[in-house]
Amino acid sequence: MPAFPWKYQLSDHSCAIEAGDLLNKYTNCPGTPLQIEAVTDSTLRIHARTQKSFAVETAPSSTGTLQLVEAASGDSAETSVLVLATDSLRITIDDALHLQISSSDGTVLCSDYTGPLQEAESLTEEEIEQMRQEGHVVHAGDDACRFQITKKLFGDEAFYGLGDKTGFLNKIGYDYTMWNTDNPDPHVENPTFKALYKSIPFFIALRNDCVYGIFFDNHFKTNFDMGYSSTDYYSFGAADGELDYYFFYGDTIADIISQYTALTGRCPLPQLWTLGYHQSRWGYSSQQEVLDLAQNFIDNDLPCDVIHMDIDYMDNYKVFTVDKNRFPDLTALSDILHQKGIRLVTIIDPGTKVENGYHMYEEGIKNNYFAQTPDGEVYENVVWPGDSVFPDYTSSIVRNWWGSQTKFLLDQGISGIWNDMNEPASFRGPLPDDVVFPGDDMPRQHKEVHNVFGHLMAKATYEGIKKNSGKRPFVITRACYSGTQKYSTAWTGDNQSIWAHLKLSIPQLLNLGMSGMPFVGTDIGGFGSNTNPELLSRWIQASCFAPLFRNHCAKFSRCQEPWQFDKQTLDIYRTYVRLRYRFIPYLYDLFYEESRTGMPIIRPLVMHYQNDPEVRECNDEYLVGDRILVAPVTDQGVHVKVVYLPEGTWIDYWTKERISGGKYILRDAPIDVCPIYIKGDSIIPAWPQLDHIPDGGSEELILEYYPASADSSKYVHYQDNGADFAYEAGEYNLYRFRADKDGELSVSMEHEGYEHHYETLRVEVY
Ligand code: MIG
Repeated sequence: MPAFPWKYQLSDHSCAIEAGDLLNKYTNCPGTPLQIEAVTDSTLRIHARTQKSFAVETAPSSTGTLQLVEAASGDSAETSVLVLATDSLRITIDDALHLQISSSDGTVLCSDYTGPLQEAESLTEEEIEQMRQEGHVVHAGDDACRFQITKKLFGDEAFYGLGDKTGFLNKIGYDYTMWNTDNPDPHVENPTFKALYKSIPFFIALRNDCVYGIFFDNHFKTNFDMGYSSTDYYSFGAADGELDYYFFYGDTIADIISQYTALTGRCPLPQLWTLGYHQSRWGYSSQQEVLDLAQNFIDNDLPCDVIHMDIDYMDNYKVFTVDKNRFPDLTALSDILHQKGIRLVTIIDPGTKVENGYHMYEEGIKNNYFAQTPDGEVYENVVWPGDSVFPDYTSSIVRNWWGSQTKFLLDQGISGIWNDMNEPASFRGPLPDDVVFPGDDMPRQHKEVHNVFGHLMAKATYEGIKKNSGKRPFVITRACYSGTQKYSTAWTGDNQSIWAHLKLSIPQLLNLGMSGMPFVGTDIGGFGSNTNPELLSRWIQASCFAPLFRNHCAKFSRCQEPWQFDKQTLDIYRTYVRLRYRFIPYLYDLFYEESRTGMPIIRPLVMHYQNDPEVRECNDEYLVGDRILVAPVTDQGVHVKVVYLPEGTWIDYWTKERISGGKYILRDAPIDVCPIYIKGDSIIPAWPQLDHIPDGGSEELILEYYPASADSSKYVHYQDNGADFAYEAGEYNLYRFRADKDGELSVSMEHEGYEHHYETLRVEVY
């Protein structure tokens, strides 16, 4: 019997393997044994980690049971194997440390690849230089991985997740880099766009008969080659750091998301008003301009709950200051707006201006709060304020300090904070890899901190707002890492007013949702370049259910508030903003569900029709929860839409026509129509027409009921004060509604803890 080339030790929940050099190459963590841990019976953790994770803040306590099935394999075996099992998984490890994971019925789910690897394309220095001179972006050797895990492709995989990456819903055949990046060029699916603002190293692999997920918890620069280099394998690897990845197994995509978010956290319930319409523009630069803007919404009969103030409100771009010439009385401004039902959100960048006498700079310098050069000097780069320094958010003391600054804005009536430039972006070249973040446990270099910089800034902001306001914090961030969903919403950064970006917004938001980030949106109308009436009309339709619902654009582009064009554009815009407001109670119910299960608000069809091969690659439709299907037009000049309806009865929202699914239909979609379908037998809670989201929600709740084959339908609805954390102490109501075809409604309370109830409840049968 061949002897094991390594030693193993098994305990109830884990198996530790010591294999010397073999292991060091594999884990990049010399001297530390490889652990195979049964976090649960369906979540495995494979790691040699010694350092703390910023995504999984409390190391998971393993509850799964790991049993030894077989050690070595008898006399005839050429290689030795170790076979371990949980209740639902079987793990086979060979003497070269290749892992194979099967379900307990024997289906091989995921297997390390053992064949030869493709050589990377190599160019000579001279060739690279020539190409760069002509302006080409040439990636040469900068994605090198120090260690890498390579898995076999069985040929039936579709990959989802990976955060905000460009391209289609299914990531098969592409390679991506996780390195938070602010690149203003138009983000296209072209392989030159390997990295965007967010690094969420988690993906879901859907195969014909099974589904699993992998989360590679490493925030150095990582690479995900999803079958780009070869159709035989895919791989993930890191420039440095330690091996630590989780394997999730379940019956459905939802099971995988739920396990991933059980580890990295879920987006807590938001304040109700955050689900309304947000208007922004880089360039609103005086108190009067903001007041006029608000008045325009009122005059044009348009709902609006939030106005965002970009960098021009600050004094010389100094964070936590206000330009007194342009905004002489911010408190008065927010009071006036508040009376009109509108709130203010202000932008905050991490780059802190170098200026003697400026409190943020002086306090930070005095206390060593900023990142340093390797020689221990304060590190400076250039951002909006000119010479700037970068807070060390890896330190809890610095995070507390930063968070406490939010009081300055909250005291002036500001309702939320928008974190920008936190990749971190910098104007005088990127931060060098060896910039030091002293931290409070150990110093770390920029190459390790980069991908969590924005994440930790969001955490600081969230905790500061929570402490200073007692409300559910509203934070928006551009840069993220796994787990940012606990602290912040996110937008997809600087898109452009081009049709390609309207199209991209759908798979991008859906993949973010499947990556555990549910509260996301794109800049409606497009940020850079100039929008036009048709594009804006299609964009508001496509985004009507986007969890974060904000129109934003750049200073140097044409204005794109809804009234900037013709009456038709304004009318279309109003229709879809009003439709959004009608369904806010449904969206809020989905947030309640999400906060408990991690399920995204908007979902790709494949999440609910996993066995329907037709929806694996559906890039231009989405579901809101499980019962509204939206099929927006995303091409210029197109006025019919090919809509795929999965199995079941679907009711055209506009005509109420009943259609049986499992087929493609052609739907007329003139410029004012976004095809929307309701799943038969659904109840959907709705509000009467409201111009703003009232504190505590509407007094009236309408239940839209769409009977199809059943005699009655049920729906569970959540209600609370929509503002603070009282719900955690039980101050909420859960209604169980039952409606029948005559519009008869019965209500029972599943939980009753919030004193406020609806004045009117009524059913509308469609
Ligand atoms: O370098 O604050 O993505 O939304 O309007 C540009 C100005 C800085 C980038 C953000 C954008 C914002 C802009 N910011």
